[in-house]
Amino acid sequence: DKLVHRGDSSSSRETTGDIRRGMDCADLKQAIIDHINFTQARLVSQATLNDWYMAVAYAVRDRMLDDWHVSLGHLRNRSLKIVSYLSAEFLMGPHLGNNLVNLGIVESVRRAVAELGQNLDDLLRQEEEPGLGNGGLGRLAACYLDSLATLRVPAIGYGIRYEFGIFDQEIRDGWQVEITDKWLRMGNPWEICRPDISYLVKLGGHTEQYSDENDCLRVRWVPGKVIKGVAYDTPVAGYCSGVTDLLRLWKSEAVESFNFQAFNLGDYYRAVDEKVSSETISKVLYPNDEPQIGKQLRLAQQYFFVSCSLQDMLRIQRLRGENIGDLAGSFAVQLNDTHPSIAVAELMRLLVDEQMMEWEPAWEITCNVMAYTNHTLLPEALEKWPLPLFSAMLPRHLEIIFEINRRFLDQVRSASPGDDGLAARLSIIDEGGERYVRMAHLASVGSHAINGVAALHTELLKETVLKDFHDLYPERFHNVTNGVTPRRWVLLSNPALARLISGKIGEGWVTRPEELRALEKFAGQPAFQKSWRKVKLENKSILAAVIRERTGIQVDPASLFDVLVKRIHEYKRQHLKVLHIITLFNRIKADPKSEVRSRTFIFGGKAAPGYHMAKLIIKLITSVGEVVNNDPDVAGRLKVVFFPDFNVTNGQLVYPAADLSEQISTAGKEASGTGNMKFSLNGALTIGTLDGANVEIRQEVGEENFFLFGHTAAEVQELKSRGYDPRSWYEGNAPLRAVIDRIAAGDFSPGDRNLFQPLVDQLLGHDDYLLLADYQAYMDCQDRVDAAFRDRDAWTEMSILNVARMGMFSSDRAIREYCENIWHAPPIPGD
Ligand code: B1H
Repeated sequence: DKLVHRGDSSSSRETTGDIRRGMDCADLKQAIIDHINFTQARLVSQATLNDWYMAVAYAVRDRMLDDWHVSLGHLRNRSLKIVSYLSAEFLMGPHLGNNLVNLGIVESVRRAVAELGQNLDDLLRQEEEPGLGNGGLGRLAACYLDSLATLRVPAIGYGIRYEFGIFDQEIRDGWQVEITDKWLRMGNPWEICRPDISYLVKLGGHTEQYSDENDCLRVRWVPGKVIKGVAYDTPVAGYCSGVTDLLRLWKSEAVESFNFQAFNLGDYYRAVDEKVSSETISKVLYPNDEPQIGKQLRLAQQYFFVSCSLQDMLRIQRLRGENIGDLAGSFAVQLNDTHPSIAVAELMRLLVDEQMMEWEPAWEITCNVMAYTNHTLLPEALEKWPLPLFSAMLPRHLEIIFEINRRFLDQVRSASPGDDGLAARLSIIDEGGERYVRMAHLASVGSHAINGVAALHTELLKETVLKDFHDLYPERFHNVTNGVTPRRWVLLSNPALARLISGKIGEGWVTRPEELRALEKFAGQPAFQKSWRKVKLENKSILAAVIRERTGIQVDPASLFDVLVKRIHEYKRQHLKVLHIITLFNRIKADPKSEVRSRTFIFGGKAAPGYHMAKLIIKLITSVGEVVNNDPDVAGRLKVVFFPDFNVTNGQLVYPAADLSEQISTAGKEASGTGNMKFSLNGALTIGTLDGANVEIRQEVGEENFFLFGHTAAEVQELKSRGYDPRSWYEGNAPLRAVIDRIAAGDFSPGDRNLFQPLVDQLLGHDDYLLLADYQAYMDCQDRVDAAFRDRDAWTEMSILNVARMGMFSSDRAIREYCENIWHAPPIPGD
């Protein structure tokens, strides 16, 4: 019977019907038309562009299912460990293009679509990206899922199915305006709702003690409210690996029976209220990258997705026919920053209160299962929850945390008797004033491994934020330098470069990027350099056209494309770049004939809606652009562009078109950065400080191929401890003074001359991020960039060498390190 599951004739494995697996052009065309007709319920003649996109997406998804079923089957294979990546954010980016690349069917689908009278690129542009993340942290989780599937490691990414992701950014009158991201408006063909996979999550209420049948004292949590989490599954295909892993996101819903109580009392509105408040939990992503906001709903979100995920793991453990006591043999749970760190207390609660386990074995399991990644040292980003807020929502967890802390501090005190300062510093509870739960401490106490995300960051972590933990548990600490997937970030976003590279050295580099080294021997070859430049110029022309369309600004693809794209933050120093632009502007105004090389400055990035200084920096960029772009003396030599709504989709357009990558954070502040890697992999040269992964990128590509400037992290510390005085740097530097004075005088804000005063006051009064101290070094370095760009061949050679030596920044390398050193998770044996 063709309509029910059919055994593949060659094996006994259960598969889907093979009419939906065909990869040749005729099969694909039929599949697409069927989805237009039967899924979209449209006649082909009536189909909209979106119908075509949806139909192609469904046809591609159908072709992922066989591998997916096999991979999901491996979740029950007791000899395989499952990596459970817990993250409040997964910034996946558009799925269609990536799935075509990873399944190896770009060209066949392109042809099928063309034969149906459509253009694949138009359809790709139709997809609204799932923006379920803020920036680097969420995008890292997405790159890691790609690598896990590519390396054939069984994995589940657990997170939240936000109804609204990161806001869409519009620029009006030079200011950022936030627009709600209604990404589900047209439906999401990639997800599969699993109403049968759902869990109850308790909130609020109180706890009670009771005696169990063995007369043991136990605790029961009587919640004030119960909500339900429903699984939404998205397949994540590896690159030509045959493995398709799982992204499982939880949507919050009301529990039906609860509605009925109110309903039966005749209170229909209260019944509906319940639905609204329950659904609020997964409604929207908090758009605050780094600084924590301490909102109750945010804690509810964290607990909600962690509880669903852990309950799901316990269900899978039972499906595997294994004991809950052997959980650590089946799962490695990675905590992506402290956002899911309530998992430590929740797993203890599930084991002790619900599985009736004793404390000690439960604690051993918890520590063996959990591992924690730290992503930031910024004090304002370290999560801590006021005790009253915490206990109101999670009363049982607070008791458990107190017990964890009591046992932990007993150990600390017996190891270092008399050192009360040490115990206070290590305590999970911050008792200095208002009391807080310190989530990084909870994560560190409850994990067998703790890691930073770049070599420098891990060292600073061990010396500062987690120093006492490092002294106590040095063996727990690891470094795993971040990486990015070369599939999305080169193959998909820069197909011309990928073709050029593969034409020279074959395609192995996509999974073995150390093979890129073979490009070194062509780096000086004129013909290869010429093709290399041609690719870059084409990418720049494509970006120039989009810039024209979105901002009205005309830029010259022959000029140096100098790009700074990332979230807007004072520590990332977008305004240092502005000081550079104004410096060049001043040189021209002082002498219109002075030689200033042609440059296009491209900025992009979102500001947290409540971060006023960041929003003012956007306004400064656009205002300086207004003046510079239209100044007759500048005569088009400098163009300043703020590219609106920087996201994954736009990143795919921007990275391949950059000549110069700006990585100019104050040393010691950027944990790693991953944009730095995407640029360099696409042939941009970097101007940067010794911060985050810049340090290692420079080491790999060679210092002669990297533009370094600025104070080191140690020098920054030293400057600050001596009492940093920004005003003296201002007064001692005439060009810098001229730049700041121009901003302060209102030259870029004619309607409101005081508009940028808060920015000027910050720089002259505090300058927390040492812009003024790094200003001159940055200008000098930029002059070296100009000189280098003048020598086209030498620049091209450096560009090629950058790409050739970036292999270690593949997320595959990072995932291999996690698998070997932290998770002890082997791949699924080969086909
Ligand atoms: C990073 C965050 C972050 N570090 C809180 N910390 C958030 C913190 O919504 N929140 O509350 C969201 C994000 N994000 C970034 O992680 C670092 O700044 C980058 O340097 C690093 O490359 C990236 C990935 O490790």
